Amino acid sequence: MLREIEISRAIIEAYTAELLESLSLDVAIVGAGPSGMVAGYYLAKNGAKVVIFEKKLSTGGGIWGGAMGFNKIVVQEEAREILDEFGINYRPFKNGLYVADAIETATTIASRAVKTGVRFFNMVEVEDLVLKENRVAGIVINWTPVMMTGLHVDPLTVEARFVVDSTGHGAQVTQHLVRRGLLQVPGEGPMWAERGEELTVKHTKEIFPGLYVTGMAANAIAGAPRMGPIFGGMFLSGRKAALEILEKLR
Ligand code: 48F
Repeated sequence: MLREIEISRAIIEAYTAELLESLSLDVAIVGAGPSGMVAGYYLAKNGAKVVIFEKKLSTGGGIWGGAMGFNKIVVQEEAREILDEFGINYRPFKNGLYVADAIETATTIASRAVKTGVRFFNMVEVEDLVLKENRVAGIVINWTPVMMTGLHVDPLTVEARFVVDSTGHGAQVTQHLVRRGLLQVPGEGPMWAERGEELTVKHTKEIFPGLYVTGMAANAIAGAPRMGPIFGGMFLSGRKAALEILEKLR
C-alpha cells in the first residue's frame, strides 16, 4: 500500500538530515549563478565541505536567458578549459570566441557540481551574516517566501569558515556589511565587456575577513564594468575563489 505519509516521511527525513549536516561548513556559497557553482565545484572536487544557498527555485542565475532570451552564451579562449572540465559542448565563432548553449551550460554545471559533492539548498535566502570579532563566521538564512511576504519569522544560522558572495549584480551578501558601515560598494559600472571580464577575475578576493566575492558581485564591489553575456570571467572568477580558499583551508 502506498501511504502518502511515507512519501512525506522520506522527504522530511532526507532533507532534515542534509540540513543538519550543513550547519557547520568549510564554505557557504550564496548564489547558484555561474561563478558560485563553478567555485562550489572546484571546492568540492578538492575535498571541501561546501553548500550553495540559492534564493530562487532554479540554479543557474543569469545563464538561462543568454542575451535577451537568445539562449546562447559566449566564452573566450582563456576560459575554454573550464567548458572542457565540465564537458560542455561549444563551437568556435571567431577571434578566440566560442558559443555554448545556455541550457546545456546551466544544467551541466549544476549536475556536475552536485555529483562532485556540492549540496544545494534552493528557495533559501541569505538574509544576513554572522560577524564575530571582525570576521564573517557564517550566514543567516530564511525561506524565500518568508522574505517575499515580509512575515515576521526568525531565521536559522549556518557557520562557515568562509562565506562567498556570488549573488551577482547586487552583491547582496556584502550589502549587509555596507549597511553597517563596514564596507563601501560603488556598484557595477556601465558596459565594457573586455575590461569587465578582466576585472571580475582581478577583483575576486577576500574583501573582508572570512568573506570572498565572485562574479558580478566582484565588479559591483570594485565599481568595475558589466560585460553582458560573455561568461568566461564568471567561470574563471569562481575557480580563482575556490583555489584561494582551498589554500586557506589547509
Ligand atoms: O547573477 P548570477 O548569475 O551571478 P554571477 O555568478 O553571474 C553573472 C552572470 O549570470 C551575468 C553576467 C554575465 O557575465 O553578467 O549576469 O555573478 O547569479 C546570482 C544568484 O544569486 C542568487 C540569485 O537568485 C542568482 O541565482 N541570490 C541573490 N541574492 C541572494 C541569492 C540571496 N540573498 N540569497 C540566496 N541567493
